[in-house]
Amino acid sequence: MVYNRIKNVLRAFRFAGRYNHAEEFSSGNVNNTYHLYYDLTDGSTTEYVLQQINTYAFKNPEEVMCNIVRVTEYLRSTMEAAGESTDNRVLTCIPTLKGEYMHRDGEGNYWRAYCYIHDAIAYDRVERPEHFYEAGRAFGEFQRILSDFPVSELYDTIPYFHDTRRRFYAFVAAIANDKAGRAGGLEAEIDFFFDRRKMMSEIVKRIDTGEIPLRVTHNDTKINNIMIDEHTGRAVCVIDLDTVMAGSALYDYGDAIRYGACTAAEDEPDVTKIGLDLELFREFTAGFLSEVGDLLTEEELACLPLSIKVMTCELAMRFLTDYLDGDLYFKVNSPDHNLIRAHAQMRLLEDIEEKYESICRITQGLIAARH
Ligand code: GN1
Ligand code: MG
Repeated sequence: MVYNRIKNVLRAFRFAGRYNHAEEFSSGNVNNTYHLYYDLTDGSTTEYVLQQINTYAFKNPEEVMCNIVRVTEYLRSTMEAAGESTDNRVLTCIPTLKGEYMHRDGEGNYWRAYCYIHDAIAYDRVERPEHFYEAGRAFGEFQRILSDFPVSELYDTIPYFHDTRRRFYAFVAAIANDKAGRAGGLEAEIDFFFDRRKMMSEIVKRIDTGEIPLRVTHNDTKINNIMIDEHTGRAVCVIDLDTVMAGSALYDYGDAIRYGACTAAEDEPDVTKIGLDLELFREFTAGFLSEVGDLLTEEELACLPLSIKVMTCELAMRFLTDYLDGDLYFKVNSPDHNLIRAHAQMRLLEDIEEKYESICRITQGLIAARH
């Protein structure tokens, strides 16, 4: 039962009212997340989100919370200074009774809580194209507001998170170690990544040479990390800030297209259903450029199409690496889940490669039209 898993933790936080019930969110692949309902004395309900931080992924949860507190305070004060309401638009952390933003339970697990973003939905799949435009606008706005934040002051919560060169070495090590005894029979998959080794290193290479700047980026820009207002269809709040740290604008752009513009789910087993929806890709790109079109450098703008390939290749390889390691990182619902995810992302990448000329042409048109 959900309650048994969280009952000792609830007491640690300054929640208002009386606990009513809790539900588990199923969509995250890394942390465990619960939706809490509390009754207030006036008869109304208030809701919270409680999360157990996955310490296999995040080795230093204190640093994660430090980044989140700083970034949310910065977003809030910038919006207030611009005369905008911040209600429901920025994550609000709930302190513990000790006045901290993290609780460590008796078993050494780390927990944190937020106010629930009300009247809004985190879609796992794009249901209406205009929502994806909104997602692009919101992730772009997030980067634009944080463009004045001192990026070097953020902790690297997962060092080298999108460093595709290191990810490639980790993949090669996983094949060599073959911890789960699964490498046999994966020759075609392994060749797939060796064939794309140069392509996937093109962004980190440009970061190393200084051609592409480091910015404060979100680094996990799935559509379900944006809350969409259920009445207006506007994006209200960017969530899942665990990986906010120094990164490239291209990571956020490419990963959002990879996930949201795909014609099927990230773990669709029937690869014939998988492809890149050019209409959705255009929507997100237009929304993103409406906020950062003037902020991004010429080099960043030129690399937008490349980033879609790089991020799709990275995720395909991460899923296959985790499959080879025996499913240590991502949550799985079957022994083949990570392999299914890897195959889906590989098929998506092939389709992106086939449509690459159209992707470049549409992007150039949107860049030219941004003024
Ligand atoms: C994880 O936690 P979630 O589901 O938002 C992962 C992302 C992957 C994504 C793939 C910290 O995101 O990098 O793109 O799964 N987050 C982390 O679904 O590794
Ligand atoms: Mg998430």
